[in-house]
Amino acid sequence: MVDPVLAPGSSRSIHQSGLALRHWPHWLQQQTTAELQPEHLLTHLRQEIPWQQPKIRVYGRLHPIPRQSCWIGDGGCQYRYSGLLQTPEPWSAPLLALRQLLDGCLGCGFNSLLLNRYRDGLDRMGWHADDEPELVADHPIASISLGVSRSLRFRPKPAPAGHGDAPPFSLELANGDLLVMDAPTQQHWLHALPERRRVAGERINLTFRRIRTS
Ligand SMILES: O=C(O)CCC(=O)C(=O)O
Repeated sequence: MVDPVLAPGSSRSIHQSGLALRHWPHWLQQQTTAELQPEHLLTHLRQEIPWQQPKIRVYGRLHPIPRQSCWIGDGGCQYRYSGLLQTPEPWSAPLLALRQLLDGCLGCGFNSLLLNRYRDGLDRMGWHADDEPELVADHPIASISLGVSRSLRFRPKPAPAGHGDAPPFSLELANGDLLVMDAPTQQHWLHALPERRRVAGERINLTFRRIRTS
C-alpha cells in the first residue's frame, strides 16, 4: 500500500468566478514510492508508452497535432477529442499505481488518462475545455506535470456561457506538480499550453479523468 502525501497546507487554491483549481508544487517528489518519482516515471513513459501523433483536419487540410499523445483507460473508456475517436491502451503498473494514489488522496475514481508529450517548446495545445459529453462533468481532472516547466493559460469562455469578464491568467507547472481542476471549471473556462520558443527540453503531462460508463 502506498503512503499518500497530500498535506492540505502545501496546496494553493485558485478561485475565480466559475473556476476552482488546486495546485500542489512538486507533489510527486513528496511521495514515498520510488517508481513514482519524476525521473523514474519519465524514463518509463519515454520507453513504454505507444506515443502517437495523429493528424486532424483543420479548414479541410490534415495536419499532425503539435505534440504526441496516448489515451489509456479501463475497457470501454472510449473518448473523442480533436475529432478523433480514441480506444484505450491498457494501464502500465506505474500508471495504475499513480491512479490509485490519486484516487485515495482526492477521494475520487479515475478510470482514464490522457498523456501529452511536448518534445520541445514548439509543441503545444490550443484553447479548449475538457467538456466532452463522454466525461463525467462534475468529476475533478487531475493533471501531473513531468520534465521542463511550462505555462498553462486560462481564460473564461465567452459570455453568456462562461464568465467572460474575468481576466485570463497563467499557471507555471513544474516537474512533479499536481494540478486539480474541479467542477465547474470546464463548463466556464478554457485552457491552453502555448508554445515557448526558448524551451528546448521535453515535458510530459498526464490528465486523469472519469469517463461515463453505463
Ligand atoms: O499539458 C497540459 O498541461 C495541458 C493538457 C490539457 O490541456 C489536456 O490534457 O486537456
